[in-house]
Amino acid sequence: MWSSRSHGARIAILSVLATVVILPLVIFVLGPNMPPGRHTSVAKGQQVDNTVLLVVMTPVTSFILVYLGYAIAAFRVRKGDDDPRDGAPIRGHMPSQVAWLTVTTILVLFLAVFGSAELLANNGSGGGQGPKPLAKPSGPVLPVQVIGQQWEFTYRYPTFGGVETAQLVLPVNQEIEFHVTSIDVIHSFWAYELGVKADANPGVDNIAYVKPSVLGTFQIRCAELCGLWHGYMFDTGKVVTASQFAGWIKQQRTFFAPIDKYLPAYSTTYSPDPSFRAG
Ligand SMILES: [Cu+2]
Repeated sequence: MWSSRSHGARIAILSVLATVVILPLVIFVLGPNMPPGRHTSVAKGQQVDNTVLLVVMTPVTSFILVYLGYAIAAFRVRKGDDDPRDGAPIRGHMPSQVAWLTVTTILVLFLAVFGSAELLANNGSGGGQGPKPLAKPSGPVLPVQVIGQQWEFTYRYPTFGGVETAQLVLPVNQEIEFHVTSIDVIHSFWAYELGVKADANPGVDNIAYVKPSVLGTFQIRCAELCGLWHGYMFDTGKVVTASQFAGWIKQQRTFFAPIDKYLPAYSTTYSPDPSFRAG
């Protein structure tokens, strides 16, 4: 029979070995495939954060699985043992208690500090920061308003006459300042590949930043149950070149010009008209 000390040492060695084998796979194979990809500044930041969480999880999970496997293999009832008994109860074990408290405290504090630093470094990491963002990008921004409503999102471009469009088109390599709001119930603007997810609440101007760096399409979904057709509240957005964007926005302004007079003036929030849609 092994002493409890050698059981502990074997579990520790096997846990370290498992970590050493799995960690490079996590960093170099799983990490680059973690959501939400690398299409924007904040998406890249989120992928790094997801990888760091996995790296922290790896030794913890390795230890738990090794411990489980070891316990099943080493402490099972063997054939011929017709009088299996538990070991003596353990009351207080200073090394385990100190190790448990030290490791969990370090992990929790590290993640709290790392998470806060990442939020600031990535301009809020694609989440809404409310009307007064703490973390702002330094360069010029293109404001784009996202208006949630049952059951679609529409978009207004305040620097282009406040034109309201049904499609979200963004220029590449340009810092975007989303102003997310709603004119009826609560919604959530989730643009997966952009790494943006911000609450769309009535009466609230929720600001989120993102800088798209890859041309192409991205998915948009409402991520807050908002009524009967919530499941159909999805759309496809586009990231295009600066000149394509200039052409597109010009075309939208011409196209919507005849109905401009029916639009309320651009505002950070809108109060629904009780006699009108969504009132
Ligand atoms: Cu919705």
